Amino acid sequence: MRIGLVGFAGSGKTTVFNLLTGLKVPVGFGGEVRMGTVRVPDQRIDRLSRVFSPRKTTYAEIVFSDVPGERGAEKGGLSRKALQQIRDQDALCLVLRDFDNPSLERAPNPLADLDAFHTECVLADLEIVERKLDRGRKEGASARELERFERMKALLDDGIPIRSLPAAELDRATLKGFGLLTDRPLLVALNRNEDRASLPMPEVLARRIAELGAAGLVLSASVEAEIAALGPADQAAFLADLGLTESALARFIRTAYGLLDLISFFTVGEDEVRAWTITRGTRAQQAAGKIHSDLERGFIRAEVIPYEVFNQYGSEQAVKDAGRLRVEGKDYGLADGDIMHVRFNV
Ligand SMILES: Nc1nc2c(ncn2[C@@H]2O[C@H](COP(=O)(O)OP(=O)(O)OP(=O)(O)O)[C@@H](O)[C@H]2O)c(=O)[nH]1
Ligand SMILES: [Mg+2]
Repeated sequence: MRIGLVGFAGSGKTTVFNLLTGLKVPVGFGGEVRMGTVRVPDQRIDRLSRVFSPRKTTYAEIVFSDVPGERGAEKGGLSRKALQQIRDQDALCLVLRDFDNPSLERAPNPLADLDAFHTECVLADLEIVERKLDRGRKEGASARELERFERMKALLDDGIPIRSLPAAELDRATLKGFGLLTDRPLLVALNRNEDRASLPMPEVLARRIAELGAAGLVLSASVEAEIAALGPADQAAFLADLGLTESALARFIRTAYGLLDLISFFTVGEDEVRAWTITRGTRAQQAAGKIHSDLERGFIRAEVIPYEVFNQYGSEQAVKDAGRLRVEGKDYGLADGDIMHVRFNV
């Protein structure tokens, strides 16, 4: 999964990037687009790895891109560089400044920044959708295709993001190549001074975030980056001082998985214990294709053990002996934490 950090110059994107990735990219203005990979912590994988002692243990990963803002840009922080970078992300994280930045004149106004960013995305999308409509009409596109873009244009004209379309209509797969921005899942990180780290998101901002079909979380990036660099024992104590119970990375991942409706399933064995990220509701055969296309093509059945059941019995054999191993067909919708073994024949 790829998540792009975007927003106004000086909102703390690079600080958030360092916080999440554990890297130490210099903060301050500008810089290059950077990428950093984060392993999604998962205690279930830790445990499975202890049980199977595999040659390799693979966690789910998120790749973050830190996209510098443009100084003085009133355009929602979207530079040309940012626009290019945004277009191939699976989700966007808008970092909103809610702290006094001594090198910026403007007092923090996260609600105004959110709206500026949104407006900029809407305008960029309108341009694309109108171009599509023009060309579609000239080249005799199907009525259905035209209708689809008309529907999008109507939404955008009203300032409504394309992501508000019902899932069936949204159909992300077919939108992929168009480079739209408001169809992208959006996470809004309110970046605050440490003295306000544990206060909830202000009501008006929370409401606006919900209206935009986005998910919000509160961070205090500078101090949380310092805390993230400490050992696990110290982390808990320092977080508690801020009134927090969970690390920023854990909060971020939970929010992102919730927003994107993602779950994990696992494969286990002596070779590898591995987490796979899928959208909730993905069927067994399709999920098998994530592992290898042969497994999807030659899919026969899936043997499934929910993680909790495995944990209760302690080994695959014990699960089998207790009659708790399930055999599922291709249309089985995987649940979070399912351990899956695919039977296939090609
Ligand atoms: N007080 C406070 N300062 C912060 C916080 N987060 C970032 N800063 C400071 O704000 C300044 C800008 O932070 P950056 O992370 O470089 O901001 P940016 O969004 O990456 O900026 P550009 O790359 O220019 O777009 C730095 O001096 C940070 O130390 C925070 O949570 N609280
Ligand atoms: Mg930066």
